[in-house]
Amino acid sequence: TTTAAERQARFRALLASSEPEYLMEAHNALAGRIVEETGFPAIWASGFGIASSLGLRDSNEASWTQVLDIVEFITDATSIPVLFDGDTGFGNFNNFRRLVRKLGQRQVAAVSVEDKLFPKTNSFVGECQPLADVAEFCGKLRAGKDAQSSDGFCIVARTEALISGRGMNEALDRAAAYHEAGADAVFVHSKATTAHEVLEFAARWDRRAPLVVAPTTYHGTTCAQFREAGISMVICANHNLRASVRAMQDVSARIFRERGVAGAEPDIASMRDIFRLVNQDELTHAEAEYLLPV
Ligand code: SPV
Ligand code: MG
Repeated sequence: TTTAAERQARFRALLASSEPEYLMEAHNALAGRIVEETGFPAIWASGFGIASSLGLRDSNEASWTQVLDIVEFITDATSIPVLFDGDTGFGNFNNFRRLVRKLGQRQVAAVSVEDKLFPKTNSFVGECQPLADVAEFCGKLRAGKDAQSSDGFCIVARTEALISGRGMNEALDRAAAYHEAGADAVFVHSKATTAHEVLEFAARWDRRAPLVVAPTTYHGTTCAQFREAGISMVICANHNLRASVRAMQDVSARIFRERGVAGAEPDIASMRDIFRLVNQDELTHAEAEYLLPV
């Protein structure tokens, strides 16, 4: 098992690394196991992914403790750092600092908090979403930093200025204010179909603090381009959710159409795969040790 401090230290090292580090989305513990087993250095616990997997909208329909329970399953099942998508912090500074404390208790290495209003709306829904007041959001960041119970915990300040059509200058001003307020990294989100916005932002940001991006819409951008721009972290925000939806649609349709499971068998994970992912062997060995024959 890995301690919270070790995960936090690893997350800090990822932010500091000159190589763009790719984080992969997990919306439940099984996905988290797959992300770790694949070799990713950290997990993005996506608000959109967790909400969607619960059949809910990315609009804070799930309560924050329901989401916290899911992330606890993820940290229980993994040993790499988890960056938790804290949306807008589930309220004001006071709600956010309570969230920060609870995340630390549940082995989460870092939280991302965005400058919109509660209840949030997903970045790809609608236009010109209202943003939080800069001073109010800076107070939230300061409260979060003051509330964290260990020095290693990271707070990533996410600006939605570009998403909300406020322009590059406002995005940079907001990022500078959030950095000044104590954020450990800045996450600049964009829904452009090329990386031009985030690359211009990165050039003007000039490595003042670690920079995080999520190329959901500008998917053509290469690792080399992100490296050259000085981007620290690249979040693949929803790819396991979308992959699993496609796979489930395909296998459901096939079995329904064929009135049989034989055709699907070669294309689905084996039972053995699932047993490995949940560490079935560990229980078998524990039973041999502790479950003595009567
Ligand atoms: C999420 O994965 O929940 C995110 C990233 O916040 S995005 O959906 O791209 O806004
Ligand atoms: Mg989100």
